[in-house]
Amino acid sequence: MNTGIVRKLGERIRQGERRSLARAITLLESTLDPHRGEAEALLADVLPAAGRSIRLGITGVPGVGKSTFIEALGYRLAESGHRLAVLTIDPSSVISGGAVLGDKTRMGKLSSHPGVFIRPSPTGGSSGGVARRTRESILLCEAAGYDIIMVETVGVGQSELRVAGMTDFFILLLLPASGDELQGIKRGVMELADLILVNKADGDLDTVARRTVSDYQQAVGLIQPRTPGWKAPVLAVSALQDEGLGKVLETIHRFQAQDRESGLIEQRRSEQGREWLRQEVHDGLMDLCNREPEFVQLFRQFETEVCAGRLAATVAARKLVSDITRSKRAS
Ligand SMILES: Nc1nc2c(ncn2[C@@H]2O[C@H](COP(=O)(O)OP(=O)(O)OP(=O)(O)O)[C@@H](O)[C@H]2O)c(=O)[nH]1
Ligand SMILES: [Mg+2]
Repeated sequence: MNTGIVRKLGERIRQGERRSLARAITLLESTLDPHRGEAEALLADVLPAAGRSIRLGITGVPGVGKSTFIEALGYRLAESGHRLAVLTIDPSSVISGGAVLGDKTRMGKLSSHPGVFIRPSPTGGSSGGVARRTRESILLCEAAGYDIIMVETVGVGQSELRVAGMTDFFILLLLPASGDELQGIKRGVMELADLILVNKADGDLDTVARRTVSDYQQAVGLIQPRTPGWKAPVLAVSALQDEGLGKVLETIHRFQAQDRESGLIEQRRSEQGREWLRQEVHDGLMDLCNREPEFVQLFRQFETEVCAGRLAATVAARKLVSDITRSKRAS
């Protein structure tokens, strides 16, 4: 590993140099072993400068208007002097390798703003791997002086859980829908939300949107708030026409003010750190089972036994871990 280069890169990032930030994120995305070592050294180097931002997570079904919303809200923030970084986790891009490029052009106005850094998620790899790189990218962006981080993800499964696990404030976008049907949004996702927005409250959809707001206000009243003392507000917005966004900012400020009294964000981050560590240990072990021939073999044997019902998964897992540690200790 070239420690000189890593140190220089860290220095340039702390000076807010975008090209170096982009290069560093590419380094994080590399799956080559030597790069991983450099990436870890770089993270250690910039970590003391990270953390000073508000991290916003944004989710919703495809087409709900996440990118449009980020562009509109982001532009306001950038114009008022904030430095904004936008990262995306797109699970569909993991499969199809698509969708990402279109997104960056869709955020055209925002991406040309000098105070804004936009980075789509890389294609390929597992969604867990993409999420890990996003977490690390957040730290790099903070070290580079970005004080607002937005993470966009399509709400179609696990990815929103992961994003809620790496952000301070989680925004769920919904479509106006008539009737009291809750759009197949899983209750679990609603429970994660700190703010619920019914987007596209404009033109013909305006009336429906207002009704959807009141439906969701009722629904929110029935769930246990994620944060004691914080009931997720439900608001109507139009990202396209830039309406209702002042209220969104007010809500975020109110959350921050409440946090200053209760230390909520710090508490949330420390819990997230713990969870991230657990996840990494899990991923690290699974990685060994997938990559090192000796353990691949062992894993398969246990798998066969478990699948055939001859061995309980808990017993197999414990044996596997103890075999791995014994073999590592001996080597
Ligand atoms: N009428 C109306 N259309 C909107 C609004 N916001 C977004 N749209 C439109 O909805 C479509 C999808 O918007 P995007 O911002 O790309 O949605 P997204 O959620 O980022 O979509 P994915 O990234 O594909 O998941 C676009 O044609 C937008 O112009 C809005 O407030 N009102
Ligand atoms: Mg989008």
